[in-house]
Amino acid sequence: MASRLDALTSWVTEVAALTRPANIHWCDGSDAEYAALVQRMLQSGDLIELNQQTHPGCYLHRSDPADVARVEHLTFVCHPQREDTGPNNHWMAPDEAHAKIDALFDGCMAGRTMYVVPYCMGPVDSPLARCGVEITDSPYVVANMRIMTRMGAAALARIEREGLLSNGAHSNGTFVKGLHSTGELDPERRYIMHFPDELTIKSYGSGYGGNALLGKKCHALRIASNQARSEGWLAEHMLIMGIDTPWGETHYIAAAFPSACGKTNLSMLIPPESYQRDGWKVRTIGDDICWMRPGQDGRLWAINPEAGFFGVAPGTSSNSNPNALQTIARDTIYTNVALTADNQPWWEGLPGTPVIDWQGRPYDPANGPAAHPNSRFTVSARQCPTWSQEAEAAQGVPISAIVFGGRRPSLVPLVFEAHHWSHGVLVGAAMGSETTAAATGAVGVMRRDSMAMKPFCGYHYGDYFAHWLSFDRAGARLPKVFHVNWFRKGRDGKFLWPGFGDNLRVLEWMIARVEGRLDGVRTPIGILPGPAELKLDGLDIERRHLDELLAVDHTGWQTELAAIGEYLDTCLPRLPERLRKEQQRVAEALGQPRQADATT
Ligand code: SAT
Ligand code: MN
Repeated sequence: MASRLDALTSWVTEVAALTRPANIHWCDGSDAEYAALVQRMLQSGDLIELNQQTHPGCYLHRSDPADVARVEHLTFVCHPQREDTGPNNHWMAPDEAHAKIDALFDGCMAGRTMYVVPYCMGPVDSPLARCGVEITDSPYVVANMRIMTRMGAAALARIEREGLLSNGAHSNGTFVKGLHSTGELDPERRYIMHFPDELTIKSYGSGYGGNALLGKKCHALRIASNQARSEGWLAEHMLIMGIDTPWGETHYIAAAFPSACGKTNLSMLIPPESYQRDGWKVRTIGDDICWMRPGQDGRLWAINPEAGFFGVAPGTSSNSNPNALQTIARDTIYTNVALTADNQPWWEGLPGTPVIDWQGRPYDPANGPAAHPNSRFTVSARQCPTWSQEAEAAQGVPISAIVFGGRRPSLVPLVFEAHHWSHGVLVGAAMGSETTAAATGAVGVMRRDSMAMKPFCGYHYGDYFAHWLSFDRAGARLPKVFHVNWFRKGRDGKFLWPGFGDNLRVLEWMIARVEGRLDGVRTPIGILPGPAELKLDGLDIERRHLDELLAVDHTGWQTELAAIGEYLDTCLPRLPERLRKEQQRVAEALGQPRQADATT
């Protein structure tokens, strides 16, 4: 009989011949293996031990200062046909891309250990889950993959099972092959390449999260979005949260926001006190990625393919997210944060004083923030006080509502509901947000980021919108679609909405809409909360601010719809006609007299 795991072993042999490592280590995912990796990295300086009294099991990793974020301009999606990649991605012909990056991999692991990291995205027994193997020469990547995925023996066993055809012969396997090397961290010699047709990822020259933890954005979004399209499901950049109501229902919500716009905070929100007293509870399923597919009952059922959080540290505080702070008090890898005098991790927003900055220099405000704005923590989701056992459910959780949102300082109201599914797809497609430090480049520039997938959708956005529209079919019981904007600012430049725990007030309105208990107010852009439909007791907010948050500025929206129309044109000729019609429908409705305005 052919040897075990044919496709995998021959690929590992091939990669070893190319990269020429000193050793090969097959990861089993055990505690002992993790402990040994940590020891090794402490010796090499890849990790620095943090204060073990205050932060047991916590370590700091400092990146190369030129390697601290995703590099979208060096990220390629290599479909055989350029058109399939779309205006939303960079493209290179697969042959050219392989040749270019293989030349960099040639001999790059000499003298180093090559780790073979089998992993499963999603609960190992879930039919919605998918496996991959990452080969890397970075022990930091291995340690992070162990936290972020189901890594090791169980994943390998599933890969073996799936590689066996029912007649006992071996297939080529269905796992995603990811090859990664930190290389020499030269930004000029850095590529993140995706080959969806070959279920292959190659990443060279970066050790940073989204570029190097290949299970995350590379597999679970760019490759998986292609698989999802051909198999009839969705791979999305969404958190998943459960909300227990006082009347005994649990509603699951999936919400898409661009990187560093508060997905982690929302997914582990702490209800305002009065809500807690009434019995509201939040459960965390995931904070970044959601895979969902229609179940037999017509609803969308979702899993979080990840097992951990790779969260943004700055802004995480006892005000904004006490649950996250509690989660990361132990067994956490910190990346690019600052240090206090007694060796505790520190970032802007925390009490205490930084003494050493993220680059290891004595802290000097003249050098900028003490912690890098995109500094991160990696931690097992199970450590979160609000973590839900349902995150392990093989069938996933049923989704009641899909929420889109971004950083929009003006125009976009606090919340509105799409009129129906195709309008919801338009709302998602039209999403815009100010850019953040999660990717290299200017920060605070408004860009369209459809479904928060601009950097992550692994095929043409026009085809992607058509795929979204295709879920509206006989027998479907689709979630309601909403848009939120926690980031609306007043004339004084201050946020109008308090955000964080108080966002539950908005979620409660959505749940009431889902359950058919509130009417809302129909406007051309969507359905907004009617007067008194948002519960505001215990909240200190000025009436005029609330009015501003819930007003529809017709003239502003007419301009916005024209801009959305121009943006949709970038997807021609693959823009679905139905989406164009939706945009025209809303634009025309806005052209009508102003009595449809929502005023509260
Ligand atoms: O860098 S990651 O992609 O892992 C995090 C993010 O940008 O969302
Ligand atoms: Mn993300």
